[in-house]
Amino acid sequence: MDDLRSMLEVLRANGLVVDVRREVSLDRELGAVLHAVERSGRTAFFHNVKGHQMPVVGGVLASHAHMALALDCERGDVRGRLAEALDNPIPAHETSVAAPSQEVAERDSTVALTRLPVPIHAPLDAGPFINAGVVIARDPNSGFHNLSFNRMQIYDDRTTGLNVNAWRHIKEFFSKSEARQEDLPFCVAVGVDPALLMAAAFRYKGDEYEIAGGIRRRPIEVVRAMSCDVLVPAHAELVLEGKVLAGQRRDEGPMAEFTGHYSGRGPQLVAHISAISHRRAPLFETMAGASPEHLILGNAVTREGPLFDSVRRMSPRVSDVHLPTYGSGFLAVISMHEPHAGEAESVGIAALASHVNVKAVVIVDDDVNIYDPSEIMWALATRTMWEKAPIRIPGALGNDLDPASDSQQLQGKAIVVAVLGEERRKKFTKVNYPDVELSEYISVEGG
Ligand SMILES: Cc1cc2nc3c(=O)[nH]c(=O)nc-3n(C[C@H](O)[C@H](O)[C@H](O)COP(=O)(O)O)c2cc1C
Ligand SMILES: [Mn+2]
Repeated sequence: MDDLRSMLEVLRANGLVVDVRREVSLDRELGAVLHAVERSGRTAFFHNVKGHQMPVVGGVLASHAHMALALDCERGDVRGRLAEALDNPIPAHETSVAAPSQEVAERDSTVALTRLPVPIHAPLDAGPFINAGVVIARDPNSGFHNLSFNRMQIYDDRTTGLNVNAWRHIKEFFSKSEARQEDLPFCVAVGVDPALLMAAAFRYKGDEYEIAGGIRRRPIEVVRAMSCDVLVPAHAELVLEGKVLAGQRRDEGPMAEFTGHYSGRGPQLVAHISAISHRRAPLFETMAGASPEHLILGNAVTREGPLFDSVRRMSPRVSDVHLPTYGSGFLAVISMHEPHAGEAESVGIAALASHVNVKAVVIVDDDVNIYDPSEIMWALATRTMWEKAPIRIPGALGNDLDPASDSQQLQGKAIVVAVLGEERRKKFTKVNYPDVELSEYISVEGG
């Protein structure tokens, strides 16, 4: 697998692609359909986008099952594979042959962002946003490439916003350029090998193509951009080239955020796009804000590993951890095998310590499937001693976008222990019926 197309083939072979052939409008209709497809655990392929030739693909990493297919591993091995990639980075390889991502070139006056099928995803989004683009910029000091997600609101054919939080690497690079009153050259790869999507989610000290290479277990093929000194993926569907403009800010947003609420509107960086290269018949990849894919990339990919390490240091009886997409990264669910008295509570503390965003921790026995929300609710309903739960920590630091945080970013944190414990374990056994293949029991004649 080295591109979006090969990923789509794998997803298709596993029955995970929904082909939407009916015409859809980019104006909030495609986003609604994509949301419904993702909620069904699948990827959407829009063949017929109103006013456009280019198909649109969304929800490429819509679930942990998609992640496992992208990594060619079992679902339970995803966390280990990503940890292995970080420990074994592999530098990119600059290809000397013609790159598919540069089959067709458009420059200056032929560049027209409004000709790209960029959706207005959620009902209250301020406009069309490029969300699934991997933003590529170089550290002016080290020359290392940084990969990140920065949503880009389309303002006109050659102008976009670039949403950059205060602590981002690209913010550091831009601040250095802006201090010299210089623009920052950058590129955006749209429609890429999902290894690049995963790599873009990480914060890493070196060249971030190395993480993508580590994930893929071989070098990522890159090629020099047409108009600037930036290496771009050779197998992208489409690459935008341009500059982040020194001295310019423009109001951007709102857009659907990972908290499941809309972001505000405020001044953000502005970019000028001066060239676009693409394949002969490119696919446009998109990602809806507040979607499962947004949450998986933002939370699961980068945070389930550190969460697991943190709680496992506290107890060897931790079986598994999960940051479910429906918890916006604020909820951690942990399963344990026969925890000793007080051990689940300690594990809860370790989970809260793994990332500032973790706010609520639920600990269950490992006869509970932590990937099934109804099983977690069942454990909460039947096993929690509510006279002792939740254990609360008032006034700790949380995420500033969390509606539960106050103006100083303070919020309460809570640990809920929903395990049977040593005494009750002797008395109560979970009812488990064996799995059957139902089709083998339903005759064709009988219906
Ligand atoms: C789908 C998705 C969208 C994101 N959108 C933005 C964004 O608009 N602005 C931003 O500053 N960070 C955004 N992020 C977070 C960063 O891209 C991400 O954490 C990345 O690792 C930042 O890289 P850096 O810390 O190496 O600069 C987004 C993350 C994901 C997964
Ligand atoms: Mn970085």
